[in-house]
This record gives sequence, structure tokens and C-alpha cells, in this order.
Amino acid sequence: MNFGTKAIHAGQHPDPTTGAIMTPIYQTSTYVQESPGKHKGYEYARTQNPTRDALQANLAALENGKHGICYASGLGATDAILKLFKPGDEIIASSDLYGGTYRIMVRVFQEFGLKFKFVGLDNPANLEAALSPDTKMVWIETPTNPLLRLVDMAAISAITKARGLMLVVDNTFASPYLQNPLDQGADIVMHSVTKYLGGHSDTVMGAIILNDDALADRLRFIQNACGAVPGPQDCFLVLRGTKTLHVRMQRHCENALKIARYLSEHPKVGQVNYPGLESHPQHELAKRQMRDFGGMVSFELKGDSLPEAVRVMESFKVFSLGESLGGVESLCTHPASMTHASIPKEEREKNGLKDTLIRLSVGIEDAEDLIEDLRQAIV
Ligand code: P1T
Repeated sequence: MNFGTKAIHAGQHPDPTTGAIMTPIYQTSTYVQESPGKHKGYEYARTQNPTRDALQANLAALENGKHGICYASGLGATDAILKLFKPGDEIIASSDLYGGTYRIMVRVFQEFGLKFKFVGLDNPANLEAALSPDTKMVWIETPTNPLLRLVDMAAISAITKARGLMLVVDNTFASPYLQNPLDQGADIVMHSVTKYLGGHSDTVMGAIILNDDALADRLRFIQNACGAVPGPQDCFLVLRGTKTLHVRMQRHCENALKIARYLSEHPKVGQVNYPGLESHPQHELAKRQMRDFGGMVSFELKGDSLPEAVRVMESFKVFSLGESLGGVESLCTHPASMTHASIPKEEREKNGLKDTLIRLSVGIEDAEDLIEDLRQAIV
């Protein structure tokens, strides 16, 4: 089955009671049993819920994976993955990554004895150099948040497979429409479902997709034992969101490329980060690894003035200033004070994330209106 057909149908069947084409919102906390232990496969809604089952199957199909497991947020999914490890285990993560991912690693799990190294994994040789006998897992984002750098999944997975390490790919920025990390050697793909999968800025959710049965059992155990499950209404909203993922992503990509081109020719704009630009240092890798280049663009103004960057962000009329991304509406974010504020300034700057960086989540409005908004704001 092709992507669009899976997006609309996978995991969903007409309701057996009524024939309703849409999976019902099973808004229930428990399920009546005929006799102790004799039931229809559902006991308690933290453990199983039919609306959540449909979504989990849908997301697994979109990522070409066997198992899908949903959590109450993207960070809930990250939390579950980190709970697979023990004190003394080391995790190597890309140095350019979502601030909340850095925060849960350093401020929560490091306290429990896990060890973390943050390394520029856009060069796979840096991974070889960072490995130690304690390394158990490698965590990457590609494209990265917010600098839109790429990590070569095939090159990294060749290293992790040779050493028996787990490779986790946070596929939030690309979405399964643009790349499927499991097909490129990842063991686990993780999503902030809040973003492109939900697509309408109305839900917070996370997901993990994987093929390994034993690992899926362990993660399902953690999902139930630790309890960070999404509610059925949110699962319904995301099921509605994924039905249009392919169509939305096409427009996100088209609009973002137009905007990246406009910005890169603008006399007041400095560096523009977008993997679809020929000038992106990893454009060839992007063409090889991704089916298109996504809806996220980040840029700096010439002169590197923070007040000027703030003035531009305040001047937008169509782009709304706020955290998050991946919704149909365009958003603008100031990573240094918003999404990446939990990473110390020295760490941010070491990785090339300047206080003046502006991040755009390009929505699916008409490109001319978005470009006009940039034109009137960047003066
Ligand atoms: O917000 P939540 O659903 O918990 O997901 C966390 C998360 C994980 N991974 C990536 C790549 C992310 O971008 C996020 C959340 N990011 C934002 C809110 C943001 O504006 O970047």
C-alpha cells in the first residue's frame, strides 16, 4: 500500500457495532468483564484503548514498523526510551537537538546515573571518536532542531550495528512522509506527534515505532507501568490529522522552499538553513536520505543584532510567534529564549546556535502571503 492510502486507512476499520467509518472515541476508563479475567481483550484504559490501538497501528504503518506505542507527549516517549537504560550506561546524542530532550537527559536522567555525551553527529567520524565501553545508545535528530543540519542515518547505523548499540532517531522534523529511519538502520523511531503527525496545533502527544518484538514488549510494559498514556480524544484528533499528512507535507515543503529561496536572496538576511537549498552543506545527503526537504527554515539577519531580530519577530502579521511547529498555520520561534532556553548559552553557542537565530515553521497558507509577511517585517 502506498503512503497516502496507509495514512487514511491503516489501523482503522468500520466500527463493528454500527459501521461508523470513523474510529469512535472510546472515552472509558475500564471495560466490563464477564467473569474475573474473562473479557474482550480490554481490561483498563491505561493498558489498552481501542482508539489508541487504531492510532498506534496507523503510525506503525506510516513508519514501515511493526509496533507503534503512543505517549502523553514527545517527552513522555523520550522518557520511556531512557528508562530502558541503567546507571553507568552512556548515551551519545547529537549536540544540536530540541532543548527539552537535552533537559530530560541532563537534568533528570543524569541524576539517576545515566551518562550523556553531546557530539556533532553531522560528521559520523565524531561518533567513532566519542564511543566508550559504556556506550549503549545513540540518539539523533535529522534534520536537527533548530539548525536543520542532517545526520547520515546509514553511516551512523553502520557504526551502531557493528558495535551492537541501539540507534534512536527523533523523526519529528521530517515526519514519516519524508523519511523512514527504520528502513535506514534505526532501531527505534520517535516522534513528537504534537507536530506534523497531529498537524493542527491542538494535541500534545508522542510516539515510538519499532520492529523488535522483545523491545516493544519492554516499552509497552513501561508505557503501562509508568502511565504516560494519551487520552482517546487526542488519539482521535491525531488519527484525523494523519489522514492528510501526505497532502499537508507536500504544501509545507513547497512553501518552505519558496521561503528559503526568498530569504537567501534578501539583502538583509545572513545565513539561511534549509536542506533543500543547493547552498546547504548537506544538500546531497538530503537528496539521498529524504524524499523532500520539509517545512522548517531557520535564518539569521545580517549584523547579528538581537533587538533587530526581536523587532522582525514582533512585526509578523501572518506568522504567529510561539513555540511548536508542524501545524497548518505558520509559526515563528526564537529558539534561544523559547525552545532551547534550557540549554546553557555556552553550550548553545558552541553548537552554532546564536541568540539571533529565527526559526520558521512554514505552514500551508498561500506562499505569496507568507512571503509578503516576510517582506514587510524584514526592512
Ligand atoms: O513537546 P513534546 O510533544 O513533548 O515533544 C518534544 C520534542 C521532541 N523532539 C523534537 C524534535 C521536538 O521538536 C519536540 C518539541 N519541540 C518544540 C516544542 C519546538 O517548538 O521545537
